[in-house]
Amino acid sequence: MDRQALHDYTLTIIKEAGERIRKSFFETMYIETKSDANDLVTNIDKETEAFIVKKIHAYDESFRILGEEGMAEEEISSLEGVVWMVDPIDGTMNFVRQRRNFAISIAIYVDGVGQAGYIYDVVADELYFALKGQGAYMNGQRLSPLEALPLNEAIVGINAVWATPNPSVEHEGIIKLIHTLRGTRSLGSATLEIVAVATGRMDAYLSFRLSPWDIAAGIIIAQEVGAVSSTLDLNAVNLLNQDTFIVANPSIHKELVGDYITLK
Ligand code: 2AM
Ligand code: CA
Ligand code: CA
Ligand code: CA
Repeated sequence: MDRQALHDYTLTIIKEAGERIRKSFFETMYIETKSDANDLVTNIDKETEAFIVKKIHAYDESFRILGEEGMAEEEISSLEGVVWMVDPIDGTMNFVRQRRNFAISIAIYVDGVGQAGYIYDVVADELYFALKGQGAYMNGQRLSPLEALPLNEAIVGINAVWATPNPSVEHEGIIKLIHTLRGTRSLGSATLEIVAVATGRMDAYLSFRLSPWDIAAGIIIAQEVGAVSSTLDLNAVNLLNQDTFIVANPSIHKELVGDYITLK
């Protein structure tokens, strides 16, 4: 595998996919629901994934692809060999309602190890990528390593459901956390929340349930600036199943999870 050629090829795929999405703003959009009334998918999600899958397979038919919308039509039950993880539009609700704050996410794993991660904020035209061991970049500019900070100066990405009594987590700890932090944010796109941590605009991001394609690229980018990713019970991230997730500045990761988050 010629890694540089594949990297250049992936950059052209993701930019072209972004250009197609920007053009779609002038066409009629068809919206359906998936698991519940707020879980949206559009024809553009499906068309974008189909486009990316076609391009990947044009490069090498043997590449396996795990995409949110299932356009590669294959079951991925192991991470052996080369596996691509594709989220054609991360933040579909933002795409539909705000026409911004969504991203395309593509990651390349080899035998379960993340080799390259790409997240393209389509409307801001900000393309983040990282190659394992070679640093993380935004539009060609290298991202700085994260600096340590105390929890009471941290901005943390959590959505408002965390602040309500809910069946997943002990309420008191979360309320204590919210009062301890400098602030909270909710962007509505897991990939953009992860790059916000990688760029130091936020210091952690937590979610009750994310899928492999939501986090696959982001954890590679985050790792290159020193951020740590895990489940909320501090296990290694599993890229075959949905699970809880946290990415954080390493100076607050263990304290945040250990002292404030008790899963039920
Ligand atoms: P998506 O837009 O690709 O579905 C906020 O909703 C974030 O959580 C988005 O990154 C969204 O990705 C992700 N997410 C994961 N599972 C979801 C679900 N069942 N419903 C809505 N959003 C989901
Ligand atoms: Ca979705
Ligand atoms: Ca997603
Ligand atoms: Ca999606």
